[in-house]
Amino acid sequence: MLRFYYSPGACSLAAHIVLEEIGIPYEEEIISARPDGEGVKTTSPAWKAINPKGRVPALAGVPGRIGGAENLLTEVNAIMVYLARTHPAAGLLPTDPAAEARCLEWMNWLTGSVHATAWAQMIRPYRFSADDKCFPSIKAKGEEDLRAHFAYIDGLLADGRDWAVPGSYSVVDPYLLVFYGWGKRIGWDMAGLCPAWTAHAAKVLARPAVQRIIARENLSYF
Ligand SMILES: N[C@@H](CCC(=O)N[C@@H](CS)C(=O)NCC(=O)O)C(=O)O
Repeated sequence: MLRFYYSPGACSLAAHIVLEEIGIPYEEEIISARPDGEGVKTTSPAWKAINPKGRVPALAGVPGRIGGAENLLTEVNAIMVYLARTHPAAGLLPTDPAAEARCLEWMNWLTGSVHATAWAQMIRPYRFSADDKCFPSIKAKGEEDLRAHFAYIDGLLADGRDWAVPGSYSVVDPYLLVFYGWGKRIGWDMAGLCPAWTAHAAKVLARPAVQRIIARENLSYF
């Protein structure tokens, strides 16, 4: 059986939703990405022995190895693609090559530019400089870029499309919900700043699998 490692409200939320959407039984375990979170932390030696990257999400039960535990798959995009491809009946990744590439286009940008750069600069500036005198300017640049990225996302979703990749709900939609929720969590007026994204988030949140995971992760900011 697959075993899913996640931290409530982290980027792992997207893969958690995908796991729930495909409807297979799985085990799960919290590895907290927050220093004040419950239980084992992502920074702990115990977790780094399993996943040397010291991050979540991770999925155990996938053939192969990237250091640490055997059969552990890391990276939210890889996990979502694996789950979608191994459960095609759920229809979470288009089979049409252009539409699949559009999903990867969204996901790579969300991971690389939105999460690992702008968001991290704003929330975790110490990843970008060892000199804490630089933190205010790193945070300010992260916020400026994150606001621009959010406006760009809203503009795309405002063009009349039904889902992020037009035609069907895909792994990209719950991934977008992660960042929408983070905007709310830090107190941004998401409904005012991003009305089209707010409508999109409402559609994602209405899905029964999404509601179950939001409840299980106890995410009150949605
Ligand atoms: N590139 C990775 C990033 C994973 C990542 O940064 N996860 C965060 C939670 S959103 C984490 O585990 N942070 C814990 C830490 O920095 O100690 C992915 O997309 O899966």
